[in-house]
Amino acid sequence: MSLRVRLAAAALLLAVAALATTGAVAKYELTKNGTVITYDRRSLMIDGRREIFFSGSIHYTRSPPDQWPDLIAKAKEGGLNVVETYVFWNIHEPEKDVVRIYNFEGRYDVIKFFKLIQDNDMYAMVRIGPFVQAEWNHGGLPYWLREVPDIVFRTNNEPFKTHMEKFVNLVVKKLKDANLFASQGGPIILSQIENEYQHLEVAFKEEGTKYIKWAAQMAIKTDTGVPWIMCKQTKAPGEVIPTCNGRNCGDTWPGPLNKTKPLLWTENWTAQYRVFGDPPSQRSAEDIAFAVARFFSVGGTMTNYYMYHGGTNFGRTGASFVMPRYYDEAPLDEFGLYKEPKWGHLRDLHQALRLCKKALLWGTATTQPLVENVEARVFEMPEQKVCVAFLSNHHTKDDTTVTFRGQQYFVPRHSISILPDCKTVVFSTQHVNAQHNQRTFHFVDQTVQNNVWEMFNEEQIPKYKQANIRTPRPLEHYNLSKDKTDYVWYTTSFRLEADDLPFRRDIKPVLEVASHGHATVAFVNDVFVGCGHGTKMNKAFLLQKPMDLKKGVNHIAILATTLGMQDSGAYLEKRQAGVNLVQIQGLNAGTLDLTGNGWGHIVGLVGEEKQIYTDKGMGSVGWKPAVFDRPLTWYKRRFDMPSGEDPVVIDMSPMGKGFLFVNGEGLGRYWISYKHALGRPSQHLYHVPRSFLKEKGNALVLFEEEGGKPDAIMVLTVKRDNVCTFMSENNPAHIRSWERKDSQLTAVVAGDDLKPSAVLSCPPKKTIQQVVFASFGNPLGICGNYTVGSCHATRAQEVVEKECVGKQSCTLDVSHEAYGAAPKCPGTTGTLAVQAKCSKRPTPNAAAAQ
Ligand SMILES: *[C@@H]1O[C@H](CO)[C@@H](O)[C@H](O)[C@H]1NC(C)=O
Ligand SMILES: *[C@@H]1O[C@H](CO)[C@@H](O)[C@H](O)[C@H]1NC(C)=O
Ligand SMILES: *[C@@H]1O[C@H](CO)[C@@H](O)[C@H](O)[C@H]1NC(C)=O
Ligand SMILES: *[C@@H]1O[C@H](CO)[C@@H](O)[C@H](O)[C@H]1NC(C)=O
Ligand SMILES: CC(=O)N[C@H]1CO[C@H](CO)[C@@H](O)[C@@H]1O
Repeated sequence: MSLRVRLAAAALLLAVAALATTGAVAKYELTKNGTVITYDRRSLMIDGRREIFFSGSIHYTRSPPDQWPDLIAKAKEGGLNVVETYVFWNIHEPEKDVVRIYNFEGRYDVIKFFKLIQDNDMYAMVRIGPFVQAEWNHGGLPYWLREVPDIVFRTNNEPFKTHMEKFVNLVVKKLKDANLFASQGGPIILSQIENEYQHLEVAFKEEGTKYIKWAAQMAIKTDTGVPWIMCKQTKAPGEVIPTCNGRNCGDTWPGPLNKTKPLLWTENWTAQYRVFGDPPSQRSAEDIAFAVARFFSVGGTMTNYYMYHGGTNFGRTGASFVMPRYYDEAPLDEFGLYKEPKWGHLRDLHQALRLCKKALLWGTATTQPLVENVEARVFEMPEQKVCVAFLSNHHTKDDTTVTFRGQQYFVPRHSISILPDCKTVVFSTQHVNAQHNQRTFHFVDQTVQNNVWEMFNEEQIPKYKQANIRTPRPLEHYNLSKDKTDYVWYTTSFRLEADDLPFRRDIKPVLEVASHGHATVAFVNDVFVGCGHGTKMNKAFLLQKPMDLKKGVNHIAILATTLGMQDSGAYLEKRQAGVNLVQIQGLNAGTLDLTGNGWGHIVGLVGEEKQIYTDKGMGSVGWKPAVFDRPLTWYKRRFDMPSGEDPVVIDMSPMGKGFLFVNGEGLGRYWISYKHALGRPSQHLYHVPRSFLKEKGNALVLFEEEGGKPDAIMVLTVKRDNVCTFMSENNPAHIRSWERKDSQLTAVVAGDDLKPSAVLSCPPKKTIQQVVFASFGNPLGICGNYTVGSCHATRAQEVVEKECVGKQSCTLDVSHEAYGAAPKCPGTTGTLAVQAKCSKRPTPNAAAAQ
């Protein structure tokens, strides 16, 4: 670095310090030709310039690289200026060897991911952890760490700290080598060390406090030139910025105790991640918008949507019980399609907040109570005629009308209205002007051809004497599997005399298998007797099944399966799985405890060892015509790629529990037999990225543990081609978009007047082919299923067709004049509801006529 640059940077920092409203400014030295990132209570600053940040989490590991450009571009289009990702230690350093093997290829190419963010002129946040939780296997810690002598994870423990520091340095070096930190001219403006440590600090007491201080110092020592953050860690040491994770950080979090640090929100859950056994998770666009508007109205200057796009936990990458589909309810769904109105409503919110930027970053904030539970938060710069107001109604049931600066405003329940000039409502969190859409799944002819299945049986059920690892008592599962497989066989054999068996034929002895988790399938004398499982909350469980025993030698074989390693809490290195205690009830002699009977163990399945899910390994076993409804069976068939570009999914509804592969790529664990409270499986559709597929003859291979009918498995495509609008004539914030010119607010509308308007817009490369429904009056229902109400303008269909058919996007007036409706339908205000169908076909009239 030249002296000139150093001087320039110092001058810049002085200027920044003069601007700051409260407290000191933390300095990050300018290195190379990059930008300086600083902060104070108010905000982060980029080269001394304050900024507000809308960030979204997109994890590179959860989508194939060919999808990354589209996801990042859609995030930018949604009004984000930051993309955030964790770094996942266990996939980058899967083995600890003499020579370490690192993997930064393909889906794990984090460098390429950050470069794409930079190509889109966006900032990035890197959350290194390296413990990340993230519903990721073992919270991102490699399995081999468990085997490091005397290790205790995430506390003041030398072996852990040594390995953690090595990995953090490795990641920082890789990022620096690629010039990815802002200080080097790259996109990364923030880095995170550790993750939600606070509750562990409580558990580990002083050792926890020592560790987190060490972690902060170790991180700062890496000299990235950008600030470090710690999420959910109130007492972040020194210059590290503590950040909030939660649903409502604007109301539940007072901000950093150190008043020189800004209010940043690193995880604002857009729904809730799901584990097997969970019903669908929802968080409405309105509720998220409320929470974000609230956070900015109390002085927050950065929010991060967790997740903006969830994606898929491919293969065995999910944490215990976490299903492959991840945050499908995010603004971009599992497949990267716009989930409307969430995506559009948040885009509109970001636009509204950007109009307030100046006041939010430099204005003086005051709070003015209006009526009970309703207040105005005002940011003002009187000398510059800048004034911004947030009218927030915290009532959850009551809408209200308030008077603010001499004008009346309707403020719906649980809402915030944003007034970037203290006069005009440009956005209400409760009024969605963005379009809606509906996701549909479709048969594709070429995938149902050749629905011919073959099978391979997992050989014989193993017996004790065939097992190579024999011990008096059953061994712990992870110690055996080393997390290379979900499956371990536990076998034992024992002799019974005739008078041990129950005299009455109708009374059967009962097998009892206690397991630390997560699921078991039991066989007695080669006969399937049943399966059982724990849950995310209670992993340990007891399997109790009646069985037939015989005089002489009996054989028990239990296939114990895990569903990933746990990703949260203290002492993760001590978590156990697998068979624990085994006994038999109901023999004449009473209970027979087999726990110390001598156990044989076999790790993994024959099909896994031979990799029969790959084209290469497939030929190493004999496949036979499939017989259905059998446990422990591998099934396979071929299918051709569906034409077009819509995402592809596999509907696994007819199966039980197992694992799914396409062309050797693991699509994840499936578990259809485990129903949630509403009687449905948590996930039955499995994403197959098109980049996993070739035109013809793709190999679909699955391992089924319990039994099912694979010929009813379907290959489908996914569309969000039904686009809708549902907007009332008196939505307070009905203008499509706004611009601020000097201190004047200007509405940007399609026409030249300020009539309310609704926009319908098709996915890329598609146009509106058909208006399926149109009503102006008091229509009912949701996108995909609207019905006319008692009041309906007859011209609606015709007007909408004329305006929209054949177009990629159209703008519709939301006013009774436009549709020839009676000005006042009895007891209602006019609402426009439209459902249109988008499609790729270029002949709109033919499609509309069908
Ligand atoms: C910094 O900028 C100078 C002049 O623009 C250029 O010669 C130099 O290569 C740059 N250094 C880096 C590290 O980019
Ligand atoms: C408060 O934050 C400033 C700026 O980051 C830092 O320099 C200072 O050490 C912090 N104070 C304490 C008590 O941690
Ligand atoms: C797992 O194996 C390690 C030795 O590698 C041993 O110290 C530990 O006790 C084992 N854990 C269990 C639960 O058996
Ligand atoms: C459509 O909505 C009506 C009521 O508006 C409801 O009775 C019906 O079940 C819905 N149909 C579907 C398929 O959701
Ligand atoms: C991981 C986590 O803390 N999740 C929380 C998110 O918010 C909901 C509702 O506020 C909590 O129930 C979860 O525990």
